Amino acid sequence: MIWDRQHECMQREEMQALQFERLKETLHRVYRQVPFYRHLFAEHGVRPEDLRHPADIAKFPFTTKAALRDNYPYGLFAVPMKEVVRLHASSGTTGKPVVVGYTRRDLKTWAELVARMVTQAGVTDEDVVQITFGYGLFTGAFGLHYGLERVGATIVPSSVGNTEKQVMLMQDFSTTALVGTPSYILHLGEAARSMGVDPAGLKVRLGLFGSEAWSEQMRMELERMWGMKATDNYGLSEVMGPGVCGECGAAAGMHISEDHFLIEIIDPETGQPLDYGREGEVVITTLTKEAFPVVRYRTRDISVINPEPCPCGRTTARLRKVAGRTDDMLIISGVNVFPSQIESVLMEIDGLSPHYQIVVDKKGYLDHLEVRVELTDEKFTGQYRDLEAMESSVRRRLQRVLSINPRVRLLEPRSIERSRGKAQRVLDLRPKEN
Ligand code: DLL
Repeated sequence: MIWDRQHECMQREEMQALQFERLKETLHRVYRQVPFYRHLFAEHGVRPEDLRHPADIAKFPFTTKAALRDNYPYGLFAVPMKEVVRLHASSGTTGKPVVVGYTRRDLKTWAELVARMVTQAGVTDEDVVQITFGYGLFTGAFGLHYGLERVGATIVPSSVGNTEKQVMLMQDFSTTALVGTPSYILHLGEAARSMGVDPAGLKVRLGLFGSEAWSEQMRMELERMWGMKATDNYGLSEVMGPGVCGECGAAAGMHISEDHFLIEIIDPETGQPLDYGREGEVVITTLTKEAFPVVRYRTRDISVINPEPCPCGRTTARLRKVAGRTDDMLIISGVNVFPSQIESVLMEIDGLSPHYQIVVDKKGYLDHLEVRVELTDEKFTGQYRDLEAMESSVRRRLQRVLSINPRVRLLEPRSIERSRGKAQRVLDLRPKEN
């Protein structure tokens, strides 16, 4: 089913014209209402009237996370506080978070876009959907909640944690769909098994996962474990939360709600826009947000846009699965390494579990990369000789892909701490350079 056929199946020219109109309005509005943008535009010598053609967006400056933080908490709001009916905040781990606000209309739009997104993933009003994101300042739980409610699904707001109870609820309530981070759902499956419950034997048929990067191999692992179809969706608090884009049944890229977001891909080094099909940093401009509009926000996420129509009938462009962030890229003795590359290699190896950690350290002048990964129960014999042979085989496979020689440590099953929200897989112990 298609939730909003008018917008999801619009002719591309018509969509581009709608985006252009909304973009003009947005630029005028932020210029009028938000002093930060007025000054930023002035510093770059541009005014909203300079947008005469869609490509003119490249003349406008980027907004960065630092600018959002500097204006903590309400500096970038474009409406008076009495019109703001909800606040959320980004999940920053250090310093002040980024605070985002929503008007009543923003909340309505958000629910509508999440309804589109969950419908394209395959949710209907017959589903019982368990939301395992933490309810709170994080946008994940409330964002999914109101969109699912709009579709008419039965929501189980179990929130995060209390893993055994989650499994019990799934059994007793006949949960058919799960919402959460892929890493937490993996943990839930493992917990179910340790309680003697086979996750694949439950009623769960669909997963709606996002909020962290996860590989295709992880998708296969989750699908095998739960006997479900696992779908990806992407969003970020700064531009709304979940619902910016999500996969349809074809699982070949995430459909972007282009009538509400203008997504550009830029070269992260030069800032120049890149053509469709080229990989780079995702930059987002909101086209309809009232309380917290953003112009050319640099997400640091890396992806590619595919504008081709999809077999599902939707015409909206698709964002490829987000492989990682420009700031997760590790530079190990001059070589660029993405955690997602390591995950892909590990998950192709029989006998390794999907639980791993990447530790980077400096010894003298040299960077050291250590990959710690748990063995599966079947593979864990406790025999030193078996471990040694397996470690060197994992190391060789990583070396072929990464072009550096990492240390590999195989661990006992269940020895790495499980995440409840977004997984923290990289531990960079190198002294920070100033
Ligand atoms: O994670 C919003 C969200 C909630 C999206 C639930 C999907 C589902 P933040 O906490 O602000 O918001 O984190 C946003 O998380 O810039 C990406 O780096 C990462 N991220 C989000 N979804 C995906 C995804 C929410 N599907 C940051 N794949 C983003 C890869 C993702 N990374």
